[in-house]
Amino acid sequence: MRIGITCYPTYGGSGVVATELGIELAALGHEVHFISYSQPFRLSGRDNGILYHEVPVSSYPLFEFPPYDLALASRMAEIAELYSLDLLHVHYAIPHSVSALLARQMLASRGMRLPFVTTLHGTDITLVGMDRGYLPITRYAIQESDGVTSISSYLKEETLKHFGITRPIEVIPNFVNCNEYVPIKDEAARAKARLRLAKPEEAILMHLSNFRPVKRVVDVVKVFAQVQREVPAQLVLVGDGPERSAAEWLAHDLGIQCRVHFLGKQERVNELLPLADLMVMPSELESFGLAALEAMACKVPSIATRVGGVPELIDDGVTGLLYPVGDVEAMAAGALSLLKDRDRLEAMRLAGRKTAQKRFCSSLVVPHYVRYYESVLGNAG
Ligand code: GMT
Repeated sequence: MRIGITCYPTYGGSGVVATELGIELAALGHEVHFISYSQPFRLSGRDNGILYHEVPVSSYPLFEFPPYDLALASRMAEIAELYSLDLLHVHYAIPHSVSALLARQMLASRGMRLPFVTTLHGTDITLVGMDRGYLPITRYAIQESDGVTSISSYLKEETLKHFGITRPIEVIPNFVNCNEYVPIKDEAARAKARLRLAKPEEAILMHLSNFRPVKRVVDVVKVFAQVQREVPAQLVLVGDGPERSAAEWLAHDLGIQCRVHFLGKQERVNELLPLADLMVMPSELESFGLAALEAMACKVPSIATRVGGVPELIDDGVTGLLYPVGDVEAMAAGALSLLKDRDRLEAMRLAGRKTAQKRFCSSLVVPHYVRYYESVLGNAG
């Protein structure tokens, strides 16, 4: 198949999923065309079977807001025609599904067919999509998509409930490449690699996100502050975004900044995750929680919040521990209980890896997308 993919190319779960999907599809022999305003950050630019097409957005004095969605629609239609795309797959509804809808109409007016699939990721429904200004057009574009997928049952139900969508929504969970996201098998090698971040006797807590308010990064520092009082530990934060400065100041004010390491945006998180003992994901809301899945595949359990689609991923007490949002004390106590009971931690590490392999491995989930594309191509008029 020849597949066009549009996503937000910057740091964020939906862009990661779209990019990893494109890479996996190309590995299966499909031709993949990324269409976006810049190259998705996990693409190397030299990936076989993958082409990247930039969307130029010109600005004129008259345009207070350069119309990216229109430029995107034009480029989608152009690429579809030039490269004979079979379908478009857009990640995050706003504005991508609206642009895809326009591109489909532009081509249909000239007798060409371009079905599109919209994948809902989270805030496109739960926050941005419910903004009155965006709701009607988002609802329309979702409803008019040739196929709609959602990354969790939670998000599907939210979409049906709040958007009044009547078309079917297929749940296709997020995935991880279980050959790329792997624990370090040899304990001696792991111990050596961990020395980059901590002394041998110290635990490593990790956080990975785009540091937006919804991720509650300040809670990560608060949890860590309590943990390190009882167990020698280091905190490693991967990613960047608006809440970084607040977290940095808190670490400073609590006098623990020498133990708190902000690594910024990192490309090869699969090399960092296996070094951690625990992932901390205290989000206000997660429709899925991709960072926790990537950690699980590397045998790292999460201390997380019981929100959105997280319970579909983390089995509380088996592959991680779940708490109410903002309950820093309980999260710290949970982290300490695991760090002090190495057998329980090891059992959780193993269970997480098993779950990632059995339910969320790209080798299982990507064929689900391919089957879904085939059904959409079969049905689209
Ligand atoms: O963070 C977002 O709200 C947007 C999106 C993104 O681009 O990072 O994240 C959502 O999609 C991820 C990938 O499917 C999910 O793992 C995140 O749980 C989801 N975020 C939220 O629901 C807050």
